[in-house]
Amino acid sequence: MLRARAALSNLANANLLPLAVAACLLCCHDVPMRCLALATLLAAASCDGTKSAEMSLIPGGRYWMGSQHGNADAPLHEVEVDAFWLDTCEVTNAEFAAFVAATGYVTDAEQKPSKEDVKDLADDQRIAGSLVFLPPVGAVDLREFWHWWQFVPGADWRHPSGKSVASPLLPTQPVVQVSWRDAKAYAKWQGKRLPTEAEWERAARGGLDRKTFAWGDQLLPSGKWQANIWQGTFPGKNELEDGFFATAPVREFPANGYGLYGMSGNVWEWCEDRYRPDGYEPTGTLQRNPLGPSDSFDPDEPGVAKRVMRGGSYLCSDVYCLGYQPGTRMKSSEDTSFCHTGFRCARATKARWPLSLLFLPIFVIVAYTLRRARRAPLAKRTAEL
Ligand SMILES: [Ca+2]
Ligand SMILES: [Ca+2]
Repeated sequence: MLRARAALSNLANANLLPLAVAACLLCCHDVPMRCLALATLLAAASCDGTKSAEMSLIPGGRYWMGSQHGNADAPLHEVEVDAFWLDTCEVTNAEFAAFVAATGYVTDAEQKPSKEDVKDLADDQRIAGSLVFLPPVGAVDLREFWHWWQFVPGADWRHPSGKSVASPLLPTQPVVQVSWRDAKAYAKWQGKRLPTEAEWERAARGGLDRKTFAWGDQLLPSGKWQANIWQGTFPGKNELEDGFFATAPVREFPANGYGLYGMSGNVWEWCEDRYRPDGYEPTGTLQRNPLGPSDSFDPDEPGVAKRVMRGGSYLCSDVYCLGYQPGTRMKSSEDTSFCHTGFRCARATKARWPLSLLFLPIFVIVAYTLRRARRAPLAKRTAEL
């Protein structure tokens, strides 16, 4: 029953349900029924379903959120979320390029920082660019991230490592160098939204309860890497055991239990929620569809509003960053972008039945009336005989 419901919902989400209805009606010999099929096809074509990426239906329910690894990830606590749709993959370069082509949108990294965003900065230092990972030479203190993060003028989503690095922008790789605000703008254009943190983790766990990884408790089941992360000594030496130094195509590694790709590693993903390290403080009651704290506070950078990021990236390793585990968190300011951060979008389950379905009752009434009108003279002649 659940499988049938999911299949029906998938058809509706992909705007295929009216097409399926139309196909059935076309098989009828009756002329009014064929008219109904044609009307259904026209109505389906008028719906805006062509620009949506593939989405997966995430079932609602309770699960244990967070982990016990760090202060901001703890305590492990039970929450409940309703069913929702989530993009099956991270948003790709090709999808983001379509958004930019359609809207002319300019990302935060492509603009000089405004005085509202960054107050204490000289005018000649207001330069468009973004943060890029550059491996240091030799050993460094892992607490000093500035050894491997550099602001690179000209770095943006088209040039993730800067304009001096001539690497091709592959359409199936996740878009990076997008801020939380950029992600919000894309989601709005798609008629979607960013997932809440609770939704994101529900989806990332893929139905597995309190497991260390999205695929279970073993890092390397059957000796195979399940996600694009870092192998070797971070940040100086990447052994490339999973085959990728930076981003991988969004479907490169196995999907989780809900059919989602890239929920562990590859690129961090923005969530809607504001960040506070004490955001998981016990409330004494079960939290249903939690939206996160009403304000943001980061003791490492007081005064800077931050949003939650989830899922880790190709820079995570088990000796430095556990972000690729589903219960761990990261944060950054709303206007900041990185070469290892992207996003995916969500949508409520009730929001998107195809518009054409609203017209179906009218078509049915018209078809029934036409059919009765055709049969009336025949019935009269039969009676006369
Ligand atoms: Ca890798
Ligand atoms: Ca990811």
